[in-house]
Amino acid sequence: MIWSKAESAPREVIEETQTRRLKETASRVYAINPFYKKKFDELGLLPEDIKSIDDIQQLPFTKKQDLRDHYPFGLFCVPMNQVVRIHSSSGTTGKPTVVGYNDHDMSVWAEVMARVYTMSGTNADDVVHNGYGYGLFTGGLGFHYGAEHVGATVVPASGGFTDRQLMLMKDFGATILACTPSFALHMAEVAKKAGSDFRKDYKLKSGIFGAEPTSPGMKAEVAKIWGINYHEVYGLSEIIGPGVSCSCAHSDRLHIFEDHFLAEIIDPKTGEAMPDGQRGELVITTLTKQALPIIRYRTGDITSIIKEPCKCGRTHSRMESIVGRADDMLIVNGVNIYPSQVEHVIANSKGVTLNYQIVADKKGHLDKLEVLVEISDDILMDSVGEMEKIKKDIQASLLNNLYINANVKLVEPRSIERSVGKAVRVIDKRK
Ligand code: DLL
Repeated sequence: MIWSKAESAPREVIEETQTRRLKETASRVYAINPFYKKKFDELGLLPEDIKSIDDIQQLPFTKKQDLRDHYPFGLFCVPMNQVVRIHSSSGTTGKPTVVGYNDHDMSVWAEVMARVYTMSGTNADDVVHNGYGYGLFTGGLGFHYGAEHVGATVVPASGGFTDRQLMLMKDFGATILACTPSFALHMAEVAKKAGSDFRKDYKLKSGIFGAEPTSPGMKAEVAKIWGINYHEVYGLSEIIGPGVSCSCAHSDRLHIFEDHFLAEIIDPKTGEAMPDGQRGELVITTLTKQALPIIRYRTGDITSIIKEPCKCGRTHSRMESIVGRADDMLIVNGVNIYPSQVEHVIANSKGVTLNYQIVADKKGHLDKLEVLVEISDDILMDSVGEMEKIKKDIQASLLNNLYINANVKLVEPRSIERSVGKAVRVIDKRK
């Protein structure tokens, strides 16, 4: 089932809608917000210069730093008495980025999340176990309102308290699991240790996972352990939260809700547009947001987009699952690597689990990389020969596939710290 007719509109209709909404958005931000007016003026650009979606390339980029520089509400385009919700990203350094929504934005968010749920087969008969964190993070409440919009029963579990979450999932008969992939794997580990029979104890049929880069191997593992269909959702607070795009039953790629978000792929170094299908940085312009419309937001996420029709009947273009973040990319002795590539190697290795951490450091002038990986429960730490073989195999695989010379250190099961939200995969001691 498809939630909205807009998802299967002919390409001309999608582009007409985008053009109309892009013009409206450019006019609004120029008229209302001094930040945008200044940027347009510096480029000698007027909103009426935007005549088609191709003209988007004339518009200025917006960066995370721009939101920080105008902390907290400087980029808002409605008076505060119309703002009904605030969220913010967890700023690891300095001030967080703050985002706001008016009533209209809240209904757009519920609409796109209803599309996500419908794409993963959720309807009013379902019980959604929502393990995304509630609070300033957009995950919990974004998934919450979308579930209510499709009429499902939502269990607002939030993050943490793994044992209690497992009990609720079992007792309330959850059929849909929504949480980060790393938390889904963590819950599976705990359930397995407690002797659960996944097929018998749980009624789950689908999971909607996102918020962190995840390799195909990790997705396959989560789907296999829980015995569910894996759907991936992508989004970011600055644009709306979860609900920018989602994968359907027919493709690993994620349909972008193009009537609300105009997506481009650019070369992160030059800012030039990349051809369809080629990887680069995802840039998004909101087309219907009112409290915080954003022009050409540099997401920092690396992906590619194709427009080919999909078997599911949706015509919205599809983005590849995020390969990594431009700023998450590690350069180790000149070789570029993303954590998800390392994860893919680990997922295809024997005797280990998908709990890992990458530690980059310096030794003299050279970079040195250590990959900590937890061994599986069935491997004995004192069987030296077996441990040595596992370690050598992973090292060889990292070298052959990613051209990196890493030291692999096998560690005991459950010894790498778990996070309740997004997993911490990289520790870069060189910074
Ligand atoms: O993570 C929104 C979200 C919540 C998405 C729940 C999906 C599910 P932020 O905290 O602002 O918002 O973080 C946004 O997370 O730029 C990506 O780098 C990363 N991210 C989000 N979804 C995915 C995904 C939420 N499916 C940042 N794959 C984004 C890879 C993702 N990375």
